[in-house]
Amino acid sequence: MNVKAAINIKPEVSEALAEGRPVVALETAVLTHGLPRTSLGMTPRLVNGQDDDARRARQTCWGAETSPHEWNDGRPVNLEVARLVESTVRSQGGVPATIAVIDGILQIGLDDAALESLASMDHATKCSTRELGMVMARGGCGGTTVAGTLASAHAANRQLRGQNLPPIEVFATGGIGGVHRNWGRTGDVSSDIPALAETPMVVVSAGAKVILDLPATQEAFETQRIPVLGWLTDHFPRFTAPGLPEARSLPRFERLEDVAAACRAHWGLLDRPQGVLLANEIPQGLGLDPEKLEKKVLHAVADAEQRGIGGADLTPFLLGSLAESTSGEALDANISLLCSNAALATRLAEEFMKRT
Ligand code: PSU
Ligand code: MN
Repeated sequence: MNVKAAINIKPEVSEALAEGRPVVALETAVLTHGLPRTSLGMTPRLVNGQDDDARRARQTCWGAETSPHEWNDGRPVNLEVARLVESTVRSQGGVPATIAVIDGILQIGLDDAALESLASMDHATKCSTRELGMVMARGGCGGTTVAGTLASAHAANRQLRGQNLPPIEVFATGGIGGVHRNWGRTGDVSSDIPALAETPMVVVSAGAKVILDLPATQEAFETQRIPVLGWLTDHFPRFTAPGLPEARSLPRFERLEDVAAACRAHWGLLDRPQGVLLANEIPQGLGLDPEKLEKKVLHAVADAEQRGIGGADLTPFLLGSLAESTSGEALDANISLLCSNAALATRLAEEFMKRT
């Protein structure tokens, strides 16, 4: 095989940066490994829920009652979600920079055909930072995790700097990876944490995934000197469930300009290399009942252990198991928070563009 590894920044992305429009990096491990390839068989609550909570969430996400994407519940849910998240960024006036490796090329910004082919691909690698180079060199394809997306955006930013363009500074995901519940025995700590510790970008995330040991994950953020800012919340969000009042509290932020100022102080004045986690709780009323969810998580974790599932397969297994045991409710909540994070990330990227 004779492949030349390269990074390709979609013209729409570099043009937006040149014009001072907001750009939001998006990951694709959620598309290739985090969400089912079957149809959901229903429209997510955020998109067509009739209750007040769903309406309020739509207002927060899109400033409108309707979703910017016509949800097709017959199509694979991973593809529909990727499209919905991209169009959420667009509805806020932003440009999505969805990142993946396609035939050896690290693509910063995908077209719809690439999204579609990634969504149904059997041989896509889950690319964390360490897998990126080899998948590129082999001419392979991969969905990037939070760690892989940060490394990719960092490499793209180097290229952009060479063209005198501003960097991509904001990235939206669902829930970041962290310290797994049985980490004492397995040592499984997601590389999302050290990746965030070395990449100066803001990751907008609904805290960390509820499948993790969240108190230990919060400790790891502290050890790694990663600022964690609570957006309109004092409690570390638990992905598909709201934060627990008894958990360690977060500094609460209510204005995007204050978030931007905190990032500038951290990166600029203090010259710190770490990224910042902006913790955005799932929209009110769309989260799952914490107690019921906890029982299901414990069951899924025990099941994974019994089956000997670990390493990179663990997170996809646990997420799939929760989607099943909650009859799709966990999936529905996952979709809501992905959109909510994408919308907030776009508004933050716009705030960053106002730099003087
Ligand atoms: N958020 C989601 N679904 C996902 C993930 C995040 O809503 O599938 C992915 C992200 O790509 C994250 C990865 O980086 O799971 C973490 O995997 P691990 O625990 O193996 O590092
Ligand atoms: Mn792991």
